[in-house]
Amino acid sequence: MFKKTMMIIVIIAIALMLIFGCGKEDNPFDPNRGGYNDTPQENLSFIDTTTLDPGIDGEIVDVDPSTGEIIIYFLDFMDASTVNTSNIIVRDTTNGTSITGATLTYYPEIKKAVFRGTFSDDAVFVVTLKSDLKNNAGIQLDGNDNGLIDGSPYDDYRYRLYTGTGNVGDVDFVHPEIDWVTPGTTNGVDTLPTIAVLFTDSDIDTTTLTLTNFTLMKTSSQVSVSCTLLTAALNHVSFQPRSKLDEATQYTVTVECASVFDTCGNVLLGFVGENDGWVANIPDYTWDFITEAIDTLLDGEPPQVSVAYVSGEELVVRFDDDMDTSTFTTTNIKVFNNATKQNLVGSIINEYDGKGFRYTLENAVSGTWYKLWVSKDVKEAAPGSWYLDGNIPPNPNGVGGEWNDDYEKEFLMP
Ligand SMILES: [Ca+2]
Ligand SMILES: [Ca+2]
Ligand SMILES: [Ca+2]
Ligand SMILES: [Ca+2]
Repeated sequence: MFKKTMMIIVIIAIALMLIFGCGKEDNPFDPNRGGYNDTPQENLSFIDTTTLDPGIDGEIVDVDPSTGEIIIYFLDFMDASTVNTSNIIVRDTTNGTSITGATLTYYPEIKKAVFRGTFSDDAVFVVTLKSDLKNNAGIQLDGNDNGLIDGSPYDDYRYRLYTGTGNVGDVDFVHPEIDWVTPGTTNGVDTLPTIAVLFTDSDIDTTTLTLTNFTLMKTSSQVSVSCTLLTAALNHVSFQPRSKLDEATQYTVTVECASVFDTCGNVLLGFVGENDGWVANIPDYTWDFITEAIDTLLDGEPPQVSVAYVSGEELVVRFDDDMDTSTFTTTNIKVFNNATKQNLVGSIINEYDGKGFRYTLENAVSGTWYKLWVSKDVKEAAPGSWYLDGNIPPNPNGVGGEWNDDYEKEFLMP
């Protein structure tokens, strides 16, 4: 008995580890990725931005005809060995260079760092204080001021400065995102489509809009399709296959976001609204489309549930195409009590025309709400043989078998 209990505890522990372990790794926007300790720390922030001199977006003034100064007062006594030009980086964004004759001096008694150098005229500079700066307790910079040790790049702190007529507005820390794509996730796409990706801001570094970073492949074989670049503009890119795609076939477009930047060096984050701040490991953004079936014997449309309703003691579920009825299994089709989440036991009876099934409701209680669930793994018959295009928004969208392509419907037992 004891042995059995121990076994169950071990199994649960492993399951929890898997669930949470994978959850963390799978989430690219987790600011604590990369093995950093995410334990909250007291008084972790030790940049007081009000004591920067010049301040944020301020002007660097020469202290002699050719030398300017950037002064940072830390709140904590610092580990002097970390206050160096590897961890305090000043970049001339107008000329794309580092500062000539740069020196950095730390005055430990007064927690003051002075960066001196010859700053070019009429330029904008970005100062980056790296998270590797440590106080003398060995605690690193909390650049994003969230009380957690997140590491670089989250805890790097950046600000802008200028000389003369340099305009700090020319440099931004705003990441571009994907605003819109065409053709989207859909079917019936022309076999020679123009594929375009539109960005949220008009400041993309067009040299990063290449056919290495934007690719097309046949989904089933993962074989890439040769394309021609049509436009590489500040706010969009477009490209086209060199020859016609196969009919009624699914293709995947991939944007290698980590290799696409704006002109200020901010990386592309993926689709707008689906991202979170400055992230170290940017996942690719992908979507699928299905080409049109010019040959009418082909089928480029994944099946959808057309109706689901109670008729007497049966739940009638019908699809808009001939189905592979071998996928009508108790694994793929379930009915739950909506409140208790208990499985409602019933039988699945296939319709004679192959376009649906009936779920028997002899165990359903009158006046109770139930939920029908049909898995995305339900499939239509050949020639299409596509998986289900469900109804959880943004579905149905013309492409089946996506992670969110299950079908769900609540119904009240009369
Ligand atoms: Ca932090
Ligand atoms: Ca930008
Ligand atoms: Ca079909
Ligand atoms: Ca879908």
